[in-house]
Amino acid sequence: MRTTAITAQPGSAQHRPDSFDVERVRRDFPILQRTINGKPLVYLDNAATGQKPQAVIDTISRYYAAENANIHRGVHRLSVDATAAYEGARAKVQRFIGAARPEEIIFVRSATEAINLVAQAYLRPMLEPGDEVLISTMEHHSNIVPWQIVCEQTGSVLRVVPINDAGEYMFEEYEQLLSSRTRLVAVTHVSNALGTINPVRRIIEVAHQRDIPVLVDGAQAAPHLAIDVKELDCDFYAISGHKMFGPSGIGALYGKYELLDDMPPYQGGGEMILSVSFEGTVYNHVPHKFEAGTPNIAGAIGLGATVDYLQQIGLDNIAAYEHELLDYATEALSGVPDVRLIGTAKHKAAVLSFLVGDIHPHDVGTILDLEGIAVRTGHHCAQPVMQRFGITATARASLALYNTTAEIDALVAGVGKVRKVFG
Ligand code: C6P
Repeated sequence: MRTTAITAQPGSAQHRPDSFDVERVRRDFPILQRTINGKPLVYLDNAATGQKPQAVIDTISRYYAAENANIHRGVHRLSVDATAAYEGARAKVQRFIGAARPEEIIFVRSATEAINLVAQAYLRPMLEPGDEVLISTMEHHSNIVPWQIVCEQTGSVLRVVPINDAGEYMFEEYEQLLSSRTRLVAVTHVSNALGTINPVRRIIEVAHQRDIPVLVDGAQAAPHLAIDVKELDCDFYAISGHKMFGPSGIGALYGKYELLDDMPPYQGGGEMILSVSFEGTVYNHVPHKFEAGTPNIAGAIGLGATVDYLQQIGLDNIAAYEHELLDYATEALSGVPDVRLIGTAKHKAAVLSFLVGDIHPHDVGTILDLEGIAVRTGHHCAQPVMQRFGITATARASLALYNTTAEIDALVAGVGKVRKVFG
């Protein structure tokens, strides 16, 4: 799809990519018609979860109304069709992130489960006491705690790449922290608390020069940026369906085929086996080896529908539009007295974490909610980020393809009200 270079100008919509029509996009999301506290809903909590387009809602409802069956288990028509739809969704996710083959896509519950799977099935068997896992200060708890657990289990050590005052990954420190004991680098593509877009291509390149594999947490990237895992050359990539405007309870782990093929299973149960006897079990092939039990069939098919939806609009168009929104919002919010933005990286996604004087972020969120504006407040499951900035919480507006400059104006007016109430 074609995109147009954009120069953001607060108050004007004329620099949008000419193939992107936000009003049309908004009509695809029924929840955006709602009012909250008598005001039109202004949904700015997209990093927590995205809203769902009608196409995804219809796909899930059609599946349950007319196509529901268990998969890989039946010779009857419904089961065969459900299996084809489930495997078709795997192929859609494969194409969406540029994987070489569908077997490289494991359906999981979420990005969290994807990371835990890698920690336990890939890393744990190879870790020895004194080995190191390298993450960064800006990771979400889901990209910290699974590594802490595996380090505790094996006597390994968690090392942390610091971030600078803008909330950027400190690359030189990263290079210095890589050692002969580093067994894996894990890094978020986009920070949920700061919006920073990390230079993952370079991070991977440097790790690979030392034969160190890299896991990228793509939970906050997949709804906003075009992803190409082959081009990135990452070893693992984790995504969550619900953040991509798809269903909750479904996500995907991408892994290079050779790595997945070598890994032991994560969980045992039905479908992950070729044969079972009390003498021993022969495991199924990748990807089924990692999908024990009846999976979230409707969720996977719904994820396929959301991938279709995003591709139809075009990730480059979405990224360009959201960048325009980010510029507009940054300028507008920075102009409000007492507002301090946390996370001012040069390369940023449309996430604005902010403080209003010394007003508690929960109070900011509560007043905004009275205005119909949904933001998240708290530590955003990224407490080390808060510690780095010497704070405990922020208010966070996280934008998506259906947000508008008018909604940002509403946010700015809402923050003005917060200041009046607490001023
Ligand atoms: N961040 C937020 O409000 P799950 O819960 O597994 O779908 O996603 C976990 C996760 C992993 N990595 C990053 C960078 C994330 O932002 C998240 C989820 C939400 O910021 C909920 S805590």
